Amino acid sequence: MSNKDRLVTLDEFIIEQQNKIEDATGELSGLLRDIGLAAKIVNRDLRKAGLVDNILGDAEKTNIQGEEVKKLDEFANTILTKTLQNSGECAGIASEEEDEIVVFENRKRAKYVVLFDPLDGSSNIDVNATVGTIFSVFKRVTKLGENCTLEDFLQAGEKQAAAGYVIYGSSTMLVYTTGDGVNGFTLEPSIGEFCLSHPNIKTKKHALTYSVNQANYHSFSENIRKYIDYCMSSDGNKKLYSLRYIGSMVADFHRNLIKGGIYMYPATHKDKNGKLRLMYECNPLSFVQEQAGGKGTDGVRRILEIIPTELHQRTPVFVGSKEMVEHILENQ
Ligand code: AHM
Ligand code: MG
Repeated sequence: MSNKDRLVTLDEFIIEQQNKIEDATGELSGLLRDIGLAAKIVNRDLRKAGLVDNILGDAEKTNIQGEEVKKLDEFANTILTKTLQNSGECAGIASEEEDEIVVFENRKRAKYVVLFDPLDGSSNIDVNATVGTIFSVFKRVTKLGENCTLEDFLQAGEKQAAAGYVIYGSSTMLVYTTGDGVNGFTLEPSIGEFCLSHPNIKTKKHALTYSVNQANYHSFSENIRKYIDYCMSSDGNKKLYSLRYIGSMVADFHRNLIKGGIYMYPATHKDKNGKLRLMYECNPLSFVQEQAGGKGTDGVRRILEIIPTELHQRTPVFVGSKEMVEHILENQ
């Protein structure tokens, strides 16, 4: 029976995957199901933005990175934190919106920690454009039975047990990997379930779309400017590439994952490490992209091999179709 004949829900799919692994305990499966649940709650309230009071607008404070916090950032952060604390499989979380890790004292025996950007691209909320939630799961390295510590979170991206994102677009989708390919699930609103819609996603090796905030051109290194010049060059009257950039990483990344392309946020003269966060944005999306056949680099190193030293560390990032990322690497 094909997927078109019968809907496969996210929960069913997770259990099927778990059954393929002999010594699986079901803990990671439980955690992924709970992330799916949190995504449905965030989605429900996000869809009402503009209709109910107290959802749109600024929370009138800034986060540890000095960025304006939106009310929906805070709301999504609370939903994810509470759902994961109730999950039983999560020993603690780190969030783009929290200064420090949050340790779940009642979950000392839980094996996993989760890092997330609760609402990425949140400056797009007030104009009703696509936003997303990004998550990254690590197995703890500290002793079970004790509180988790920063050491559990500061692991290289290649150690991720799972990673993915939720995109709140014209439909809501959850896309994730546990290191065995990438699968996408679309929320079926009438039954309130994520259903398998994009099995085994593979990215094109090469494509003709690049995504970058080109207004920073003057501030990029010479090599990056040359790459952008190349993307903007033409074959006679015919352009080679198209630029697509909404300023919501999940939206730009997702389009490039499905259609092929490259997303980049390079270093600028002012921000030597670029803008985006290694642990909440670049690691999880690089893991997804690699599992789909693409690549993720900071221009020199594979993103997933960077050993983090700080929770909120930033990194330049180039992630997308393999040959496009290689083009950047060959010209550094
Ligand atoms: P956020 O996590 O505070 O929303 O910031 C991350 C966002 C990405 O989603 C997006 O690609 C990028 O910042 C846009 O930055 P810029 O406006 O500098 O192009
Ligand atoms: Mg973000």
